[in-house]
Amino acid sequence: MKRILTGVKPTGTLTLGNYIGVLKNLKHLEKEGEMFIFIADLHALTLPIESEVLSKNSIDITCFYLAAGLDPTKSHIFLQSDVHEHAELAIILQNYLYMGELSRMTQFKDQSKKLKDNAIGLGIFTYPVLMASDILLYDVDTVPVGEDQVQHVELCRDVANRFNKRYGDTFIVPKAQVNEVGKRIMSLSDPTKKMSKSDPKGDIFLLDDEKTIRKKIMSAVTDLGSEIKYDVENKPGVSNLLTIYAALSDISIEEAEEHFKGKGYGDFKKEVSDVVISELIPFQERYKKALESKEYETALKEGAKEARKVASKTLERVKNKIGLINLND
Ligand code: ATP
Ligand code: LTN
Repeated sequence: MKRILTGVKPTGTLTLGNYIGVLKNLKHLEKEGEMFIFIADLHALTLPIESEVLSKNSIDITCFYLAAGLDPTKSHIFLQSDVHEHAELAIILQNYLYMGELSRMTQFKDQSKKLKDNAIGLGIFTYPVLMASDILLYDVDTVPVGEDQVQHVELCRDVANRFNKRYGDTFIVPKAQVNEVGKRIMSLSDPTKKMSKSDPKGDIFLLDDEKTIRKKIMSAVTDLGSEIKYDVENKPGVSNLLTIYAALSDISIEEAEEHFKGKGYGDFKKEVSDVVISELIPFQERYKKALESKEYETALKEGAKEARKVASKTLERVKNKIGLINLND
């Protein structure tokens, strides 16, 4: 059976970008294969984060996964730090990736630009090594992600191929899977930038109430002119709102353009707000239920158990290939 894996960093409250880019599709993917869905808590340490906030965010994300419709008896939902094999494989794999390729990663370049050299943690540099380990441990076929993560998945493929070439077939070489509509939702206040939870201006958060969502969308930056047309270069604001509308209505961008033909920006924004609200309000109710019932606890415990079964076998396979001796079983 096909295997699918993805993860989210618990660095802040999730945004509509995370929802459209990844969360929304998880329940459909559940029908396509065995899912390993995790909370990338070790990755969250690459940004400054208070310990209580990290713990709270990790629980929140688990509840978001459940609210997105994942069935924890079918999909394995777990904390990255609960499966020590992730960290162990990263220590091994770091020897098969090079400084040059890690320095070219956009996420590293963007984050390190904001900091002085002696404030750039090593973790943000080696981030893709841990991410490759997250993926390769589970012999997965596809990795559903937003567009910004494709570069990391490509690097993971490179290291898997490199390792396989040297030691013989060891890893399955995975593919990134990106949703055509909504692979990069942009900020509402600056539609040339990605909507990102660590840069919250212009975000819609998944727990925003109805009034806030409406206010944010009604005041979203739009463009000169009055035509509602998809043109990322000249009309990035309108194109972003059209993408949000199309993704949440499960229609193509062309169908969304057709729907708004002849309408003004006011009506357009009102309809975009309506569709976001009717998606997020029931989602928030399911989130609250998962949180209050503590359903997340059983999900995480069971998920980690299943994840460890697979991860430990892969790690053993890797250790054998590279000559690490195991006399313990
Ligand atoms: P940060 O701002 O902290 O880097 P992030 O939201 O970019 O956070 P994650 O929370 O780890 O990063 O992302 C989870 C998933 O959501 C990833 O697959 C990522 O590609 C996707 N994603 C994040 N932002 C967007 C966006 N604006 N549009 C589409 N997909 C997104
Ligand atoms: N790097 C991702 C989160 C992440 C991930 C992964 C996604 C960590 N490990 C493995 C897919 C597969 C991010 O920043 N969004």
